[in-house]
Order: sequence, then structure tokens, then C-alpha cells
Amino acid sequence: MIVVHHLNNSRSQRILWLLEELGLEYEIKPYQRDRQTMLAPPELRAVHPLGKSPVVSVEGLTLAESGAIIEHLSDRYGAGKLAPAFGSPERVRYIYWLHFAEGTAQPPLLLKLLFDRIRTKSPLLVRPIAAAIANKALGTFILPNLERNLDFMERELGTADWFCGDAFTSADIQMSFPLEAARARGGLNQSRPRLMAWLERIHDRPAYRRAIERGGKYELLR
Ligand SMILES: N[C@@H](CCC(=O)N[C@@H](CS)C(=O)NCC(=O)O)C(=O)O
Repeated sequence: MIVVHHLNNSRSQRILWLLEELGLEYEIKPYQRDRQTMLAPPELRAVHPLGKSPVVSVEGLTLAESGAIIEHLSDRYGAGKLAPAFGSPERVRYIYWLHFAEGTAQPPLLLKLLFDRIRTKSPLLVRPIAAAIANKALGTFILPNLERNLDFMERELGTADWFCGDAFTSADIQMSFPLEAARARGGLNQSRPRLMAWLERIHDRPAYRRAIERGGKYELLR
């Protein structure tokens, strides 16, 4: 039995979705974020030293890092369904997007979340200074990178429905979290119609909906 250590409102939602797409049986071990800090509870560190989600236990293996989990589960159980064939040009795109999601798309989204909090939630006495520093970081680095990433992804979806071409793959699952976060707090809106249509397509998939039913409420941090 595959066990998913699932933190509410988090990247582990992608793993539930993947398992639903693959039609595999799995068990969910739920964890709740701290309401103040939004951090994972310390019990997750007993599962993996970093204490982050997702982590899966599968065939005696404890595996963290969503891209690694998605790649492994797709290769191990997908029978070619959700991953392009080795050696094909689509496989290269697949590897690219699997890495892009956490390596390039996610960092400015996380920085935006942090600096917005510094800007608006610092103690009143220091807030003007904190806000000035945060605005500088947002204006010079974070927002321009967010915009460039969104423009790039919008262009890449120019000729096909999915990130690797005409077929839906696990790379689309991996890309869902940064794009949903971009919709929640990173400036993604109707000005980028291909990305918005892609979001609609993923939300319409029955497996996506089943995963939400199993995983519970899914609201991305703003
Ligand atoms: N790059 C890692 C990031 C893991 C990560 O940061 N997970 C977040 C959930 S979205 C988490 O566990 N946050 C709670 C915490 O840091 O305590 C992955 O893709 O698995």
C-alpha cells in the first residue's frame, strides 16, 4: 500500500491527483499546518528529516521531493501512461517541466508570499522600514521574475494543450501547484488566456476532482 503523508493546502495534493490518474490504491496520513506560522507539524520530521510535504512510503522506500515522487511513481506504475517514452523529444520536455516547477516557477512565488507578509504584518513600529525593504525586493527581483516566468509558460503552451505536447503527462500535474499559486497570488489572470484555459482543463479532470475529495479542502496561501 502506498502511503501519502499529506499536509493540508500543500504540494502533496499533486501526489493524490497522480495516484488517482494512475488508478492506484493509497492511504492518506493527514497533517495540519500550524494556523499562525503555516508550518508543518513536527511529527512530519519523524517521517523524513526535513519535515516537509509531500513524503510517500512505497515498497519500503520513504521518498520526498514532489518532482522525484512524481517521476518515480509514474515510471514505476504508469506503464507509459503519464510519461513520454524514453529518448523521445517529449521526454526531454517532460524532464524540463518536472524540474522547472520547483526549480524556477516556485521560488519567486514563495518570495512573494514572504515579502508580502513582511510588508503587511511586521510590528507597527518597524513596518514602514520593513515595507520599504520588502517593496524594493518585490520591485527589483520578485515581480519581474514572476512576470517573465508567466510570459514564458504562456508562450510554451502556444501550440498544444499540455506542457509536453498533445498528451497529458505527469509534468502537467507537477506544474499545477506553481500555476495555482500564481493564480492565487502571483498575478496570473485572464491576460494569459492559455494558462487560464490550462487551469480549467486540469480542474475538469475527474481524477483531479477525486483527489480533492480525498485530500480535503485545498486553498493555496495568499
Ligand atoms: N521542493 C519540495 C518543497 C516541499 C515543501 O516546501 N512543502 C511545503 C508544503 S507546500 C511544506 O511542507 N511546508 C511546511 C513547512 O515548511 O513546514 C517539494 O516539491 O516537495
